[in-house]
Order: sequence, then C-alpha cells, then structure tokens
Amino acid sequence: MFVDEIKIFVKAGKGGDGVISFRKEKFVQKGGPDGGHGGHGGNVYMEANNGLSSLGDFFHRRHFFAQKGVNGGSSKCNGKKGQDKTVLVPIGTLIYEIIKPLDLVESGVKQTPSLRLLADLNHHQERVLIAKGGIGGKGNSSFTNSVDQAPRIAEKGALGEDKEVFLELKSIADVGLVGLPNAGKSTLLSKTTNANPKIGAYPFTTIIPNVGVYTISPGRTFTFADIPGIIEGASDGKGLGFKFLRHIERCRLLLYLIDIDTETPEECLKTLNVLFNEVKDYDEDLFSRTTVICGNKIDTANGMKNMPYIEEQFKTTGKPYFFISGKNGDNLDTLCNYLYETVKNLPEIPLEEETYEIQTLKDNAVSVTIENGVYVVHCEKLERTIAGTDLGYAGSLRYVFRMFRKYHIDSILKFHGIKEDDLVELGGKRFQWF
Ligand SMILES: Nc1nc2c(ncn2[C@@H]2O[C@H](COP(=O)(O)OP(=O)(O)OP(=O)(O)O)[C@@H](O)[C@H]2O)c(=O)[nH]1
Ligand SMILES: [Mg+2]
Repeated sequence: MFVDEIKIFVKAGKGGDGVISFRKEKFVQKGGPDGGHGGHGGNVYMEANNGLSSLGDFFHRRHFFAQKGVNGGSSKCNGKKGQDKTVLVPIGTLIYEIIKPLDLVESGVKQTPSLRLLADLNHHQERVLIAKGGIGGKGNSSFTNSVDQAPRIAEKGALGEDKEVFLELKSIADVGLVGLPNAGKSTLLSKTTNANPKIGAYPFTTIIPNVGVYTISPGRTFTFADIPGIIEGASDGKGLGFKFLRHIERCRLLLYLIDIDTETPEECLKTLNVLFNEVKDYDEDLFSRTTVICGNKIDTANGMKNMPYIEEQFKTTGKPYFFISGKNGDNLDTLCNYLYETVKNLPEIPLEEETYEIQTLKDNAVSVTIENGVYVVHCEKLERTIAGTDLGYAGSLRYVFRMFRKYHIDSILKFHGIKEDDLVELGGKRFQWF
C-alpha cells in the first residue's frame, strides 16, 4: 500500500530511579550511603533508509517506544541505560511534531493543532533525534556533604519525551516526469531505469509515484520520478496527478513528456500549455525549475507526420527539447546523457521551512499555582527528588529547603504572597511554610 501521509506516536524511555541504600558489611558499623544512580531512558531516533519507498508500514504499526533506564542498586551499582529505538522511514520524509495548544484544551475550545518541522531526511542513513529519554535519578551516594553523611535522598528518573508526529513523504528524485495520462511516462521509466511500473493503454494506469535509477556507468547515475498523469484542472483538485505533484516538488529538473501520436500537431501544443499552466498554478517555484520538453511516440505514423511542425513550436519556448520513442528506445541514450550532464550541475532544492533544533526539556523550570489556599510548586527536577526521598529525616528536609533557595522557590512563593504557616505542596507532599 502506498501511503505518503501518516500520524504516529513516539515515546522515549523513562530514566531509572536512583536508590537509597547503605553499605552493610560484617564488622563495619556505619557503612556509608551506597545507592546507585538510575540509567538514562532510551532515545527515539528516525533514520532514512533507501530500502523503503512508502510510509505504508506505519499503517499497521504506529506506536514506537524506547526502553526504560534500569533503576540503580546498592553497592553504588548504576542502572543500565535503556535501549534506543530507531524508526526507519523512506528518503524524502518530512517529520513534524504535532503541537496541541494547551490553554485551549483547558478552556474547552477546539482548535486545530499546529505542526512544527523537526527534520527532513534526504539521504540514506541520515538520522535525527525525535524524543529524548529521561535522565536517570541520582542515588543517595551522591548527596553526602560535611553535615549529612547518611543522606536519605534520591531522585526518581525523569520521564522520557513523548510526541505525536506527522510524517509526510515527498519522494526525492533528480528528474520529475510531467505528462497527461497515457503520454508514456511509465514506459520511459521502465525502459531507462531499474523501476518496474505498471504500463497500460488506458489513462490513469499509474496511481502511485515510482522512482527509478538510471545508470550510465557505475557511480554515474540519476533518478527519475514517475507520477500519475495530470489533467487540465488538476490544480483545482481534478485527477490524481495534483495530489502527487508533491513528489516532484524536490526534483531539480522537470521533463514534460508530450504524446505526439495525435490527429493534429496543434493538440500537442495545447497539451504543453495545459501542463505548464497546471504546474504554474500549483507552485510558481516548481514551474521555474530547469525544464526539458520531450515529444514521445515518434515511432507512430502520426508522430512522424507531426514532428516537423511541433519542432518549430518547441523551439519558440526557448527550452531544450528532444523527440523519442519510449517504446522502441529511439533517442533514449541521447536524452538520458543530456539529463545526466545537466542534473549533476544543478543545486539541490533547498527547503522552504526552517528546521527546528530539538532541545531537551528544561526540567528545572519553576511555576507556582494557588489551589484552595495551598501553594502548589511545579518543578520537575524537585518533584523527582521529593518522590525518591525519605522526608521523615532532618537531613532530607534540609536538602529540600536548600533546593528551594537554589531554584528561588522561596522568592517566587513570597512574590505570590505566602505567609508563615501557609501550606506548600510539592511532588504530592505538603510542608508548612516558616
Ligand atoms: N507507439 C508507442 N506507444 C507508446 C510509447 N510510449 C508509451 N506507449 C504506449 O502508451 C500507452 C501508455 O503508456 P504509459 O507508459 O502507461 O503511460 P503513462 O504516461 O505512464 O500513463 P498514466 O500512468 O496513465 O499517466 C501504453 O499502451 C504504451 O505502450 C511509444 O514511444 N510509442
Ligand atoms: Mg504511468
């Protein structure tokens, strides 16, 4: 099944928890703290692979998870890092993060989510980090200081990032074939490249894009993209071709293929203008790409008869032109050599959108909300510490209050008007403010 748009879900691994533990040894009375750290959670990557040509595999499997980090152990045993997950996609896949506006979810107003481009994978084995694994929590062995030699403090591992991701495939080829249905595009592709598209004496034989590689000699190659035929009105959504024009958006050169096996030569010129107009209506930039015009089916009686007149007309466009027979192979070598020499000097098509640098979530950001008179502090880093810490112990409380100062939580609370004896909530636990 050919799929060129799909939504999937990725989730990186949670970090392993740090632990509270003390050394227990015969004849050693007060073994020090020896709780190990949790391992980091695995990351989720996406990688382009030239063995894939469609997003069809995602139709049956849309959820991808990286492994959790392993919890720390006693004797300063650190947990293992969770295994990364690599999701393979075809070359030419654009990866967008789906961003849901949070405030609107709360107010119950429905709004379409926005998309942010994360990456555009154009080369085999190009790889990008999509969701970062949570960092592992520290064990109590790292919380000792001159005052507290036996800390009962440890951190839980951080959650891994999770994302809803929209994938869009825009096939990558050097030369894009544009033509009406039945012009002979798939025939040309099958005669010149390793591709094996369906060919038929009826319009709309091709319903999915095909990409093939033309090889002059080892290492000297270029790629052709064959898309469904486009028809007049395609830019208003008629036929299939328009939907698939995206698959030639990134071609460096467009080859307009015209069937010259027609009653009159004027028909062929009308066809050329229809194709020019449809591509221009779709995207002016695509229309301004390097262009080659090609009359096909010169082996037919009509084709031979029409050629001289059509040639005069092709000349007036100022674009390079060729006459071929895809079926018999006439002039295909001349055409393909010209395409190879031209394409190799053309630059790659740059992306319009800016790629977005993935940043790790800042887990030490602080915010405060007041709920029923209780000051609720949100700070992921501290919440993790509190969750993993034995608070019925003076040293732990001292540590927590030090962190309050470090993250300026006391100033933030004062700003919000906190008074003595008010309640503060953090990580599901409550303290009295003094
Ligand atoms: N005589 C002759 N027939 C050709 C030539 N090239 C293609 N054909 C025939 O034209 C018909 C259409 O060919 P396709 O290659 O399927 O055309 P297409 O442009 O891919 O058509 P769609 O996929 O429908 O857009 C088939 O019957 C081919 O055999 C040619 O050079 N000479
Ligand atoms: Mg075809």
